Amino acid sequence: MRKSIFTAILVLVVTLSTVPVHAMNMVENGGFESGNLTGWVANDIGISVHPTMWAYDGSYAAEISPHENLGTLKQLIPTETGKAYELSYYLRSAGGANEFITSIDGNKYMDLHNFGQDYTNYSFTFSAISPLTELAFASQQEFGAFLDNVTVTPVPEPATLLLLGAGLFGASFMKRRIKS
Ligand SMILES: [Ca+2]
Repeated sequence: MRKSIFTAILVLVVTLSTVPVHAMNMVENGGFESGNLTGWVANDIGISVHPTMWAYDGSYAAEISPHENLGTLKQLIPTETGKAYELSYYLRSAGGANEFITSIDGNKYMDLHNFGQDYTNYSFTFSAISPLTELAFASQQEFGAFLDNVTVTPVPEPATLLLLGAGLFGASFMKRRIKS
């Protein structure tokens, strides 16, 4: 009987801690695996999606190659006002001079210049101010850059962490009782 309760708690804890991670990405087509710009609005013909050996993950990445002016790639993300979210993405250059600006709701979070050819993960935490948050990348490249795995995920609230912690404590407590 105790063992079955322990198993039930363990299953619950494992479910809570593993399942929602991928399901909660609010970005549509953030890994560009649709093979096109579905979900995104691009204002420059230098921004495209195609199969590339330079994808960070999967077969596709967005190639960001506006040469003349800053080209933008945008998406409206469904968010809950007042809630905290984390934006994360992977970016690499194809070489040469470059600039890559990250903005959330019109606020500039990072203005990156002359980044390198190794994929680097960038992440930012923000608080949503409306039910739709505008994520915008603006870029100008001498040769080009690749963007992949764009995610916006809710930052777990203390209550959720507390629940998870209580579950883990409960599971270890039950385990100890079973052993004794
Ligand atoms: Ca991808």
